[in-house]
Amino acid sequence: MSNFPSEKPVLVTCGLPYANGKCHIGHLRTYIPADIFVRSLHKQGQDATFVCGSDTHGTPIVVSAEQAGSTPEQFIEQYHHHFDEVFKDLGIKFDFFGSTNDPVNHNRTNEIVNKLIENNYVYPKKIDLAYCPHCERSLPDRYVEGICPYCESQARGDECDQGCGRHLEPGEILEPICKVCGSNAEYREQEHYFFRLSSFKDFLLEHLDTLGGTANARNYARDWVQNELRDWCITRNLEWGVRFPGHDDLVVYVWVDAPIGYISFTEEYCNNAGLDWQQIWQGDSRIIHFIGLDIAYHHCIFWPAMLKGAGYSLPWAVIASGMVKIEDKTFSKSRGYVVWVNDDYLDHGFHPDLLRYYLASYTSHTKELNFSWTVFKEKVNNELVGSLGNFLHRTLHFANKNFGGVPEGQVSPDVLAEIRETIQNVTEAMDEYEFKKAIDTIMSLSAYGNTHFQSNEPWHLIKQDTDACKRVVKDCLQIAKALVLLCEPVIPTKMKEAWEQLGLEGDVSKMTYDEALVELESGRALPKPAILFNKIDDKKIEEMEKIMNKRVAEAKAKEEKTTSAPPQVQEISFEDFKTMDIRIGTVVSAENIKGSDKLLKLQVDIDEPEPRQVVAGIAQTHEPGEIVGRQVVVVANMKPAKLFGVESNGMIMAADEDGAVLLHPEKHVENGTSVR
Ligand code: B3M
Ligand code: ZN
Repeated sequence: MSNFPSEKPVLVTCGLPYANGKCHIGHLRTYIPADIFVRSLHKQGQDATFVCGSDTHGTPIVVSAEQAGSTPEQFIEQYHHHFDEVFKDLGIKFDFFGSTNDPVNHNRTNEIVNKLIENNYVYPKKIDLAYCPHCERSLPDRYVEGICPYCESQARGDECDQGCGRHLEPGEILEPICKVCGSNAEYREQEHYFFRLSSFKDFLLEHLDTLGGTANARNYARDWVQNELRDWCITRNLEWGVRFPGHDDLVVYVWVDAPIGYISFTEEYCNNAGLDWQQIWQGDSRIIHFIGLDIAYHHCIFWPAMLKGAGYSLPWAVIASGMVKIEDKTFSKSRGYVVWVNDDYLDHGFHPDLLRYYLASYTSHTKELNFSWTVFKEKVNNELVGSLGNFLHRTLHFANKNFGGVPEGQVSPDVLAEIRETIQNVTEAMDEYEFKKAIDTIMSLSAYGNTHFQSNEPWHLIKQDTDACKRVVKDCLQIAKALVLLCEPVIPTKMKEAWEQLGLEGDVSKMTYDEALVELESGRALPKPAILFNKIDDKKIEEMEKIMNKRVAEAKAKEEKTTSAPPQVQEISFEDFKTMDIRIGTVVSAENIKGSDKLLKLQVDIDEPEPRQVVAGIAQTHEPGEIVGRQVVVVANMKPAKLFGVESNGMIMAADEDGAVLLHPEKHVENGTSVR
């Protein structure tokens, strides 16, 4: 039994694209299957609302706008427009494409945050936050880079993007550096607001047990809930964003107001269409989120907890797509492994439907998709041109030429049974979010059609047995009609054309799958058919591969240039230098720090009443035993910092050459001697 149609209102959403860059093929891995799913729901007689919009807040947007020399408002406007256009060009048909900066979203976010505060899920806490003394500002999220406190990889302020992948809370990052000016940042205490995520543990475990969608999203989230569910800091020191109620200097974290966009976009759409949005978000409904696996944490943990805490309906299913590779290489815009939807695809005259077909049929939705121009060409040429296009054209051409329309007679029961079974299998696959399986099933019907035509040899029958010929053609036309209906969710523009070639009226996107079993009316005229799909030639693919190789080579050259150029350093005055308190000291004890293979905890005698405790990143080059008793150079007025929970009150100077080479005086001097 299929899950649809259902009595309950259905809402489908897609992860919101950040309005700070162009659309690439990685994005489409979510949007195209979601659009196919919604179109297929309509074909099952299911009404569904489909919304998405631009994610317009957060530090990446503010930083990018600053770099582009524009205001965040202007900056997001341009990308909002871009995504809206690209989605339309690709036939991705949202009922509403909104913006999280719309007043409706500001209001809804306010209402929900106030509800959470009222329900005692939000509390203030003082935390140490990165602050840039040079820029004189707090450094939220992407404004800061440093070291991940969990795995010691280079990380961004809000996520360990190159190491363990953890979400990092404000103040967690070690050795913070300001992204704007490159200075070492310091920690300053500040009051922020936290969401009691940890109190939702039992609720979340239960929620994940009943949540539908793909197992990858649920499993990933369950691991996090069981292992480490920490409260979330939901405020940031930014101008740009949705104000945190009652605090002019704070906005809510972008991951608060971004998913709330799903609600406010539904609100805007329903209010325009005279529908009731609360039926969806506060009633018994089916809320279905399509996302990339990298944001499963936010959609399966943070979001349902927020909804629950504020009294809203919960997601019914979360469908997470696997990641995208480009020609076997990890997707990377900076290294050139990217396929831009406009520049690299549409602008070269490729039809949008071919890309929709390729992305949805290449591999199972949850698996990694490796984009390859050669595979793209092969799939288009063999499947769309060789099978589907061939069958539709030869059938329509033969019918038009010999009968001028749909011949008399009845469709054979075998053919109707085959169509019925295909519909059944396709809807089952769609129910499981197995788009590849659905498309493979449809292509089997196309192969069946080709065999039916080929083996019955209507070109001979027309001379020998006209009635038999009519039966074959009638069968094939019925299969063609079924194929057009079944393929419409995947390749809507091409199937609209094919529907017209079948001489049929009405909008094929509004017809249901059942229509495929309604026999074509004998005598109905058929127009002269045109070729639907053309072969992609090898030359074109070589050209596309060249473009990609050139981009990768350019990115490489650029990277080599930046890494080999001497670093740009700022000049300082003697006054600046004098602000540093550098002294000689003797290491009196050294020990490893639990959980870190890079750090040692040292006690250094710099002629103070107590030895100084200093944490140094030298564990990979120095055994604790070997450095006790040695003299070292200490920066004694470093701001205290905590590394792996251990306080550090200074810095040991070392030359950095694939590891630490410690500095020490050329002869023994008194501890505490200053260095000038
Ligand atoms: N804007 C894009 C991402 O992280 C982010 C999604 C928001 S969904 C509410 O993939
Ligand atoms: Zn990490």
